[in-house]
Amino acid sequence: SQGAMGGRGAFILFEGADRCGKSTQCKLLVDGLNSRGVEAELWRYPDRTTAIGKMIDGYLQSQTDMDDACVHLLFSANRWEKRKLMLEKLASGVTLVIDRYGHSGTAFTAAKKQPGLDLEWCKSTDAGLPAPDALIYLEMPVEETLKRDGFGGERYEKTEFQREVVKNYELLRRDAWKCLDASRTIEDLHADALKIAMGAVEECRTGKPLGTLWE
Ligand code: 2DT
Ligand code: MG
Repeated sequence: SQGAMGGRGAFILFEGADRCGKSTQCKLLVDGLNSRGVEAELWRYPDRTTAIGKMIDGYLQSQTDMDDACVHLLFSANRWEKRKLMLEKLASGVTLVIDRYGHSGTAFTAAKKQPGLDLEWCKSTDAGLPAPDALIYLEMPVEETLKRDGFGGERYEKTEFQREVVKNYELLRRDAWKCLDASRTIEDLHADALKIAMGAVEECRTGKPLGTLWE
């Protein structure tokens, strides 16, 4: 890896509603970065491989039920449990391309509209986690995502729920987000994502400090 001499890696985050194309763009971006000599890894949240991630997976597949606050805390804990490794990777010069993060955490839990589980409470459990250096938001009306391949059978894959999720993303949205129209072609989106990522990689390499949520 590039190590201290080459500066740290960048944290590039993709967010957006289900079926907006995040996973495709994440994979293409990692390949694009690696082929340009930027060491990059693909991560995703939830990370279903850990003990906490397995509990989340069972919940998403409706094999188990859980209190809404409890599962929110598990999603958040699933990020906290990987914080040390994230920091180590970034410090060693590896760029992380991450599919979903705390922004999904808040947008999805708050979409349940449960008393007490408002945006501020949802955000609070992630406060202090590493913040993305670039957040690429793939913007797509729910009507458009419905025209894409059918939903899987997971718990949150329902039209009305997704509508609430998109509303919450809009409430979380900041000027610094790089919002891309997800209805464009895969190639066009990739070209923009690569430009954004290369910019962030260069900034981080030359000393941009890592921030924390929720800046
Ligand atoms: P995937 O389809 O991307 O595997 O996500 N979710 C995700 C939450 O509710 N809270 C979170 O903190 C995160 C990261 C989004 C599975 C579902 O889990 C939701 C969709
Ligand atoms: Mg999914």
